Amino acid sequence: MTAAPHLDAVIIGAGFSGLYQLHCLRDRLGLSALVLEAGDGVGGTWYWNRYPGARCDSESHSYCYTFSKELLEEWEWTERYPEQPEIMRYLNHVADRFDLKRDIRFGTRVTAARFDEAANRWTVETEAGERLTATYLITAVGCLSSANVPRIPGIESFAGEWYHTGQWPHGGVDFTGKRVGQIGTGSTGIQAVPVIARQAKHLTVFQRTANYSIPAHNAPLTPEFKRWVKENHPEVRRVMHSTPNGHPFVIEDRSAHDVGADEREAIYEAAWAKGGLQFRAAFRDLLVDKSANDTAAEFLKRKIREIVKDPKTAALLSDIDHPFATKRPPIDSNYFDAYNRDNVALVDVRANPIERITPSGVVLRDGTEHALDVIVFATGFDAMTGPLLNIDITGRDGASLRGAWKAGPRTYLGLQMPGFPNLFTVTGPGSPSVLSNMPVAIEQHVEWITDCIAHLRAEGVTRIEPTEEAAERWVEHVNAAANATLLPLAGHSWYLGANVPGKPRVFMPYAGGMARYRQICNDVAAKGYEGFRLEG
Ligand code: N01
Repeated sequence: MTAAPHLDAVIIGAGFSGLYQLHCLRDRLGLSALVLEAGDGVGGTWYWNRYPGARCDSESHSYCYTFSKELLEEWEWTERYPEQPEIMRYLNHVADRFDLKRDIRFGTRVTAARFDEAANRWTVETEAGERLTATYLITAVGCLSSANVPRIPGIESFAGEWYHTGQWPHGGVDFTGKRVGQIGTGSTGIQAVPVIARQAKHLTVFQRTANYSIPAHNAPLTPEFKRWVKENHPEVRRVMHSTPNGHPFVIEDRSAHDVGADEREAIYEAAWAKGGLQFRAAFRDLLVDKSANDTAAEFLKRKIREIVKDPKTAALLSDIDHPFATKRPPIDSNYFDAYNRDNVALVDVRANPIERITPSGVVLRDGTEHALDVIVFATGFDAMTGPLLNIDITGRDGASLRGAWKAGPRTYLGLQMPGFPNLFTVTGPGSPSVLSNMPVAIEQHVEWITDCIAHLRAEGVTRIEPTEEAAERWVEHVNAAANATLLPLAGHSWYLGANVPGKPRVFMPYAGGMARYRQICNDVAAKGYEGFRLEG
């Protein structure tokens, strides 16, 4: 038997994280590194999420790498929020510009990884049965890449077509003349509704939880703005690095209670007119003080009732049961307006849940049947832990990650787990990841991991792994950071794993803010990788 090919590093995933990690390890440290990617191209989440209306909620000038001045200066975004095809063009440009594709193996799904203690290396296994070994294993698998298709009885009997938004066909779906049912009204569903409504004969939206949404006010970027960004990218980066969420705007240093009702209303109106995730930044206490949050929530519910003409539909859409932004706040392009169309209907599946799917459509608990030709599942993901646990990872002493995380994820800084030496997770649970502008979180992680590996090699360290105590303290800190906010009040959010039946209820991302987190990681490294055990 021939020995498995050995590399310094195997990276799983060719999205934003995997591409930059490859560039850093191969081109900066001179290591042999290979990316294994299940898809047939780069892009990660953007490779799979090709659903109608797919567009990033971060503004384009902030949704990109900042590590290369040349890249920043040569790339030009066209719209305020980049659409999925434009992000794919960008990531392909990056991959080509840095000659990354020659070290990416596409169409290669990793199924298992096992740490070999004697050889001090990881053996990685692919779906095709191939084996590779590597000194370092880096998962760049994304937080939202494991599709959650609810197990609704009868789904296999459906005579029409059904699709999950996160596994969308590359050729697109033609809804012309079709009766479409969409399940789910999260960020994805809210983007898809207006676009599907324009094409389908009829669209029925099945809503379980009503959601806030802020208008995106997407538009082409003006030449002046493009020039401003090129001239000011160091300042844009500085702001992104200084804020809790990694976006290019600062949170106003005022409480919602510092101003009178009229002034507050004017501030919200201005934020609504501006649009986007920045609405959250109108006051500093929206995510920590329930009564402050109520003022934003009431404003946004009123907006829904003003836009949607049918009072019953408006009441259902504005009957929101959680504080504003405690679930990831969607932004939209004419979502609520879509309900004023004759071919769009809203169905409340909180009061009257979906009971089964038949060959001809969806049946609710009270027996009502909705006849459909196509079902769109905008039902989200087994977030953060799902993509990692889909791989059968075995660490030291034969311990599996699935076993270690039975009661929820346990990491140190979201970067490593005790018992799994030399395994690094990019934007893993316990890191700010999904609570921040992702490229900012990704660059910080990739650079920290790269510096760490450089340190290990310089010092002749063969193994790094966090101590149990460090992971324990970090999990406590992640919980405390979440509990200091209103975020846990949305009891059904995917941040808590509540959207997947049987998943442990643990608040997964780190809510202490990206800027603070960056400082913690820097301090850990400066103190000789405090909390990690370095051997060899
Ligand atoms: O998923 P979600 P998503 N019966 O889990 C409903 C990112 N993102 O794909 O709330 C009926 O938020 C579920 O109902 P409920 C962003 O971080 C980014 O929309 O569980 N309904 C909910 O309405 C976002 O947060 C961009 O009661 C069912 C919906 O399906 C994350 O992706 C764009 C159901 C799922 O909402 C996930 O968003 C889009 C069932 N059995 C998304 N099961 C960017 O711009 C689930 N639902 C970067």
